[in-house]
Amino acid sequence: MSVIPNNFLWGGAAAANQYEGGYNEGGKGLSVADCFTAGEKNRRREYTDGVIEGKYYPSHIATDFYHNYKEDIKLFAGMGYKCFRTSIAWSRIFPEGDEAERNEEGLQFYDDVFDELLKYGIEPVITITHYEVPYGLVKKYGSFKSRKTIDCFVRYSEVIFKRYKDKVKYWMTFNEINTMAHDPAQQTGIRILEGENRKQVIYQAAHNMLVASAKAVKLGHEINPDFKIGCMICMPMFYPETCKPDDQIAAMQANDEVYFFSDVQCRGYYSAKAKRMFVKEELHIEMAEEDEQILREGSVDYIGFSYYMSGVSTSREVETVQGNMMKMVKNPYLVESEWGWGIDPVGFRFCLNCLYDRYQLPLFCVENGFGAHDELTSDGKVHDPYRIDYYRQHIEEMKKAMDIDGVDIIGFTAWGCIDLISAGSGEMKKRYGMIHVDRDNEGNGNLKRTIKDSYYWYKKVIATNGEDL
Ligand code: BGP
Repeated sequence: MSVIPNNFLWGGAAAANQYEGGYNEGGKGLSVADCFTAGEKNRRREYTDGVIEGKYYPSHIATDFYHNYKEDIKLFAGMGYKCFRTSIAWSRIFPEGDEAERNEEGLQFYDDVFDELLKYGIEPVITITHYEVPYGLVKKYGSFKSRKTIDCFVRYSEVIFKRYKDKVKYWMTFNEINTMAHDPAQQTGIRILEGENRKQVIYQAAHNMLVASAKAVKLGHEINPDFKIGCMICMPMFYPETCKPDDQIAAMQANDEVYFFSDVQCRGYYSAKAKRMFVKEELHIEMAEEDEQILREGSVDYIGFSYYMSGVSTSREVETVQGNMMKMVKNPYLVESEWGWGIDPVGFRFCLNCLYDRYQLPLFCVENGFGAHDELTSDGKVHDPYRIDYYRQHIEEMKKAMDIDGVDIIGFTAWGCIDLISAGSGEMKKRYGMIHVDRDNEGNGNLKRTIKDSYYWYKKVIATNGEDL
């Protein structure tokens, strides 16, 4: 008998700002992601108030799911998906983030998308916001610097919970909420202004987000007690560089930055260490009287997380490299992707164990995948054996975590199941999909979809419930 239960949620994952496009159609307002240009070397260096003539904004058309959702969902169904994770673009529902009226056309778009998914028996798994705060809220309130944005988030959540309560059961509040500690601009459009204390700004906004998340969880459960509402954490577990005790402390501290967020969302309160950090760093986090209770009442039902790579920490003064959202030391034992991300399937098992041991909540791996330069060959195909290898090894380790370690995992969604633009770099050439999309870094291409070899492989994995890898 398979160690994977029959109701396991196999599927794929994407985010509105990375694949949807239609950035100003159907009444949609600008989101933070819509204001990032592809800068030099296509890094998203600039952050502007909208559109500058001659600049390319990758998220504006992305891979145009907006106009192709029927074709794309049919392709997902062809792989046998049980679920599809995506986000709702907040500014499609509230274009400026705080207006009195919701945008009916935006709501209808997601009704259509969810109906199309459900037609094939695919369960939508929804991230309430995935790096997509409406730009209007950034301009007015500085995003989550202000508690006003908490109210806007809760109101938006209420609208979508009520509207889709019979279509969506699985939700997550903020994508990779812990990336706030590393890149608040990408996470929620927060800019640190001159004279501001970076940490003070980050942790105040983080508190506001944690309160917003907890309020949404509580409200969601009131609207539909069957809802399963999770957090979403970016998970590279950090190893110590050596068995030198100081390296162990360095790794512990790197992991504590992750746990800072998941502790609050899973346990409902700040850890002693987190509170001590506020004191030691002289951070003055404004909390309302009712916040403690809100956090307690709004803990999550499951832990959604992304895993691409592990990290390494050291007590030495050394140069770090950029991993997924976080900086780390290179791991000499790992082979790296073309983007320098260490491939570590065993680290995936380790990470599953760490999360489950700490919280004993069901885990949902909502992002795992391999970014590579794929080539559309003259036979009209994309041969991506490296991607198949990556997934095979990670799923094997996931099965060990379930079978040997007893970890409760409810689903696995392959990131960027269809090619989309990279969150970290704004590039199109860093492809993750099992479906190729004809579009390049400058936005050229006819958007034609082509099935990759990994598509057929994953179809077989789902059909055999993870037996035939
Ligand atoms: C995660 C994000 C995704 C995604 C992925 C891959 O951090 O949640 O949005 O993009 O990383 O990262 P990248 O696109 O930078 O390769």
